[in-house]
Amino acid sequence: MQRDTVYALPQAQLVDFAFNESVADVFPDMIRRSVPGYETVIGLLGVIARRYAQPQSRIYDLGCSLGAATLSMASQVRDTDVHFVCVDNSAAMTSRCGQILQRHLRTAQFEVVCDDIQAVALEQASVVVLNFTLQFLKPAERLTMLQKVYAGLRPGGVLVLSEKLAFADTEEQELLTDLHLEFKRANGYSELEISQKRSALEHVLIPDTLEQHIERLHAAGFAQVVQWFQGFNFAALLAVKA
Ligand code: GEK
Repeated sequence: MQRDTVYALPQAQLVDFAFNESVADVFPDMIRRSVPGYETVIGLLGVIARRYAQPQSRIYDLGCSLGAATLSMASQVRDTDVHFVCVDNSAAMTSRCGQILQRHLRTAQFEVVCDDIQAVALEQASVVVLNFTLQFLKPAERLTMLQKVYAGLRPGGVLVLSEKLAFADTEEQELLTDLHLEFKRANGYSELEISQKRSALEHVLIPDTLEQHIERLHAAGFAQVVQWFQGFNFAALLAVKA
């Protein structure tokens, strides 16, 4: 695994964070050292897919990056006629994702699409995964995206939504932000790396509160919404279509 040094040296000009070639090269290391509980969430996504995958349905991995969620789900889903659709709008990610999935899955079992998740048609879905992706959409576009997911799901299908959280309570926000910073330091990121990455993400990753997520998922039509994971300021929800 290549080590993430994207923000190790002082940047002359800090530009907004982008999922480009240099990020894609180090992505597994970057996300593991930046998102508390990432590996646990990936593993448990497989268990959720095992429970909810329906025969002859599709599983969508939206904002798939290098396909970690798909690999976990594919290792657990028992129906052989389930088709995986992996979507990401970063060509650096999808080209690498295609190569990785090819090594582990049958060609007929999956497709990798380089497009905006908002532009892709969703149909016959039993499981849809937005694993740390919705947070990169403009806040005003998030409800429409969830409505589209809901419409593309079969009855009994589920959405798994993992996100970085914001907190309405100032003290809670400070405490969990602080613990997240300690997590990054504990994983070997320097103060320079932490602060440069934070500035680069400022306008790109806009977190909602847990309450906003739950309310929005209900507004999109989901009958049941359950939080099943939290690691500091990162959480994962399961939303079930009745
Ligand atoms: C994992 N799910 O390893 N359309 C398509 N892709 C997008 C869009 C969009 N509008 N916006 C962002 N992305 C993965 C991790 S990373 C999370 C997901 C993170 C893509 C973007 O290119 C990137 O690959 C991914 O969403 C977010 O389980 O880096 O914090």
